[in-house]
Amino acid sequence: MHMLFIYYVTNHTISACVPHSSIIKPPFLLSISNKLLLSLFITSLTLFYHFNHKINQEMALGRGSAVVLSLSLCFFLLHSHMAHAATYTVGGSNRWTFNTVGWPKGKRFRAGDTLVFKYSPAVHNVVAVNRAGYDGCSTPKGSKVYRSGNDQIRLAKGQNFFICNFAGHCESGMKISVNAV
Ligand SMILES: [Cu+2]
Repeated sequence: MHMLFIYYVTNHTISACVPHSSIIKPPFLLSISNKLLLSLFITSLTLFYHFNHKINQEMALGRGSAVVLSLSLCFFLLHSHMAHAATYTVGGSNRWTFNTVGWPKGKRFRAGDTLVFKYSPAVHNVVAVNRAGYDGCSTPKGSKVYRSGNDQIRLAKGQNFFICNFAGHCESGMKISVNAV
């Protein structure tokens, strides 16, 4: 009985906490937002707990631990979801090209997020530079050069600078400065 209940709790907690987990989320719940589902779930658990507490204190203890278990699981899942690193295509639909300099504006990046630079390697590249390289459109000695046309670069904590070092491109706004917190 208790095992069944814990199974139920676990399944529903995961459904409520993990977005798009359609595998374990019953189809009739798919249209309900996860936040709403989560609050409904917690409310019903609380009611369930109080109801059972009145009838059978011993059983209620078991359910109490199930509630605690589900809540801990929920916070863990929510936390791991929020901590999950994001992936950005630099320049959006324009991809990595001239005048991309303003693309990072208004976006919030985190250390560990991935920037994907998409471009034709015949006409562009990506060079990870320092602030001086970014400001002066120069390539400091030892700078890492990417030239695959589909470069995935993980952001380090702090300021990250990238330019295209084909002649004149950086000067035409083919450069970005990204702050990762
Ligand atoms: Cu270029």
